Parts: sequence; C-alpha cells; structure tokens
Amino acid sequence: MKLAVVGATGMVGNVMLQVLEERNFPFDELLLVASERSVGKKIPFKGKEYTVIGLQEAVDQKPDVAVFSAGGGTSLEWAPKFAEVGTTVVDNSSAWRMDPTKKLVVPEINANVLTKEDKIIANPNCSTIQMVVALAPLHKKYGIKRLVISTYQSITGTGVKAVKQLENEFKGEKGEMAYAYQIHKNAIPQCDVFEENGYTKEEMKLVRETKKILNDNTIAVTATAVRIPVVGGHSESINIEFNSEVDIADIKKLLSESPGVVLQDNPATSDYPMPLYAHGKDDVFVGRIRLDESQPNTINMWVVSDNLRKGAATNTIQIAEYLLKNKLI
Ligand code: A2P
Ligand code: 11C
Repeated sequence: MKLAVVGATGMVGNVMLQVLEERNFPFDELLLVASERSVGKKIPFKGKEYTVIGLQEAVDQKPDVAVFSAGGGTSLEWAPKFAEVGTTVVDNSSAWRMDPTKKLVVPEINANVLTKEDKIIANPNCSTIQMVVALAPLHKKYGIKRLVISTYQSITGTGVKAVKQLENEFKGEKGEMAYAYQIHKNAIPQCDVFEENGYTKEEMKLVRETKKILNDNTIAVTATAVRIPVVGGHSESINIEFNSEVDIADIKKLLSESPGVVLQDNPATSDYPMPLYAHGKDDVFVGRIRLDESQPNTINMWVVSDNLRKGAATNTIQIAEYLLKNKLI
C-alpha cells in the first residue's frame, strides 16, 4: 500500500498526518506532496523523516491512495492525473463535490455508495459534515422537511493567514489580513465569497451538499454562516422541521446511539458542546436539544465539532480506511 498526502505542509495536511499516526493507518510507503515551494523540505512522521516531493513525481510513483488537501485548483488539475495511473483520490477541496459523477461521502452515512470504479471521491465541507452526522439518524426516522442553520465558524477554516491575523490583532500588532475586517472582538457574517443570490458560498455548500449526502432533494435548507474569533471548531444552531411528530427523549436516545456523535445535553449542569472542548477530537458533539415551541414537529439543537478533524482530515482518512477495509483499492 502506497499512500500519498497531497498538501502535506498545509493546515489540514498537518492534521491528516496526526490522524494517520493516531489511527495507525496501514501503509508500506508514504509520499508527502506539496507545491514546488516546499519540495525538499523535511517532515517528521512516526519517528522517520520524509522529504516533500512535487505532484508529478508523486503521480509517477503511482500511489494506491492519495488524500488531497491542496486547494480546489490543484485538485481539479491533478486528481484526474492520479486517477489515470490507477490511484484512488480522496479530495478535501470543493472541486468535485457537486459533480454528479463523483460521490460525496461521510462514512457514517453513505460510504456504502462507494465502488472500485470511484477514482475521485469528494470529502464534504466542514460545516456540512458535522451537521449531517447529527441529522442523518433523525432524517431516517422522522424525515426532515426544512433546516434553518446559523453557523459560528472557527478562523482555522480560513487557514494559517487567519490564525495569524487574530494573533496580531490580539497583541495589537499590524500584519497581513485574511478578512476584510478585524476578527478579534468581532463576528463577520461572511464565510467565503458571495454568490449571485446574496448567499455566501459557505451557506450554499450547506444547502447543496446536505441534499446530496442525505440523498434527498426535497429537504428545504437555508443558512447564515458567520466567522467568529474562535480556533477549536465550528458551532451550529440548527432549527429542524420534521415531516412527523417528534419525541425529544427519542431524539436524544437516537443521537446517543449514533456513530460519530457524542450527546452532551444536560441543562441542569450547564452541559453542552463548546469548541474549546471539541478541539482536537474526532466526534460531533450535540446538545441544547429542545422543542421549538413556535411551530409543530420542530426542534432546535446545537452542534459542535473540530472543523480540521471530522470536518476535514478525519473524514478524509475514514473514507480511505473504508476503501481499504472493503477491498475497494
Ligand atoms: P505549500 O506549503 O508548498 O504551499 P493551506 O490550506 O494550509 O494553505 O495548505 C495548502 C496545502 O496545499 C499546502 O501543503 C500547499 O503546499 C499545498 N499547495 C498549494 N498549492 C499547491 C500547488 N499548486 N501544488 C501542490 N501543492 C499545493
Ligand atoms: C470555512 N468551510 O470554514 C470553510 C473551510 O470548502 O473545504 C473549508 C472550505 C471547503 O470557511
């Protein structure tokens, strides 16, 4: 088994390496790949030192699996080149997600759609992954009619530049800006760029990807995505209207038994999910589950997860693990 990590020097690539190590992902050979700027750089992994190589050199080595987190442009250009030499690519960028010929996978929900013929597999957007992990078991039992989502997103979703911006602002120093505005002591109601309909790309990812993963175009989805000065993970307030009457105790039971979900919901002890505690963990934390008293068949809940983990690196590696376990590569 030859494994390539494309974007190994990046923020998500770095977490991918941590996750590979923690989960003892099996491989015989590891290729660490980045841009020409990083070729020759040394990266330690499991007590060994690896030299970063470029994309063409990696394709020439025909890895069995390549996990990608090197931006949409790199994926669009290079994933097909890897696929052509027989590599199965699991891609964390937005490049292939809505391509009808590509599968968009969250292992807890729909890994069973994967076959040996899938050579480019898309990993969903972070805010979508954590939400659908919590929604899928509820949709299966009660049928979701409509979702109203508000997100509170970590600056790590924007990358290193945003983390530096917050650090600088915190210290009162000037530096390069990742956002158009100060993020320290602020909330910016814009994640990614605006589309023509007045919604941001991040908001439309929540709308489109949710329907594709849950394989149900009848679900109505509307979202507001907000960036806040937090580093540990994304938080989401989700209002869920179901097709039938729901029982809060049963919803809590369903979630407590769902893979990848940790129920953290006890108002009496002020127990609820928070990004400070989700940071560095692979689970999706759910709490504040309560009936929406303003209309029938509707609940509110609060979902938190580390966007670099389950929202990116962990989900990608879990897809690769599924492929191996089911002999699809
Ligand atoms: P590099 O470090 O050489 O620029 P982040 O999202 O944290 O910015 O990381 C992006 C990752 O994708 C990095 O590993 C980066 O490598 C890599 N990358 C960016 N552009 C390219 C490219 N054109 N070819 C290969 N890797 C790229
Ligand atoms: C954010 N969701 O937090 C983004 C980051 O489509 O994979 C990842 C962008 C993507 O702003």
